[in-house]
Amino acid sequence: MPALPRLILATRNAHKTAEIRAMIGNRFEVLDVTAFPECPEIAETGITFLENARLKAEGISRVLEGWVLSDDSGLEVDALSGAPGVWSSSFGGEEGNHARNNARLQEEMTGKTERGARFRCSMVLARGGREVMHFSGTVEGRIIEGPRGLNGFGYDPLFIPDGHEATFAELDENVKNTLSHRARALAQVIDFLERGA
Ligand code: ITT
Repeated sequence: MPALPRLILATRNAHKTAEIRAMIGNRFEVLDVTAFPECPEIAETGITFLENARLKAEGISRVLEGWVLSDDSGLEVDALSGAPGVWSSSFGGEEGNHARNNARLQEEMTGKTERGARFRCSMVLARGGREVMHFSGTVEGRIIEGPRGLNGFGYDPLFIPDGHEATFAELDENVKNTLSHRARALAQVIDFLERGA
């Protein structure tokens, strides 16, 4: 059987890798940058998801061969004027500390009646240091008052997607992977790659 083509994810977030790997199935061999110690840390200096996704994909594809895919994502909350947005991973004061991020979100939402929010995801496919194509996905929903559920990661315990009564952390991971912002962006990536980009 021929070897699967390789897709390298420009991420160090193991949860993103696990979700993307599950959604890609056996179409590609999916690795992330934790498998390549020579990869630089990419500073996320952009002010949009797309800018940061581009920085990560182009930066990693300068040092690794083949297709590189990045994911920059986050939560936009209407009552907080779109915060935490591109700063989602450090909202609680410490990069990647999901418990603190959720505690701050809960605190800021106390007493708010407007509960609308969405997750956004920008993905960039790059090769040889250059963007080849970008993609995006969004899922609308609402923020609940207290966390529920153990699946997923990040803000999942506080977010109920439209059309459901369970949070992303209560829904089966396969369900999240059919309707999430990441799933919607990735479906376009897969389509693009399968058309023989
Ligand atoms: P990389 O930059 O290495 O990919 P990161 O976690 O720092 O990893 P981002 O800068 O894109 O990635 O920040 C994403 C943050 O947005 C993440 O830490 C969560 O707080 C939130 N987030 C994104 N997707 C999410 C999801 O599916 N469920 C819950 N929270 C999510």
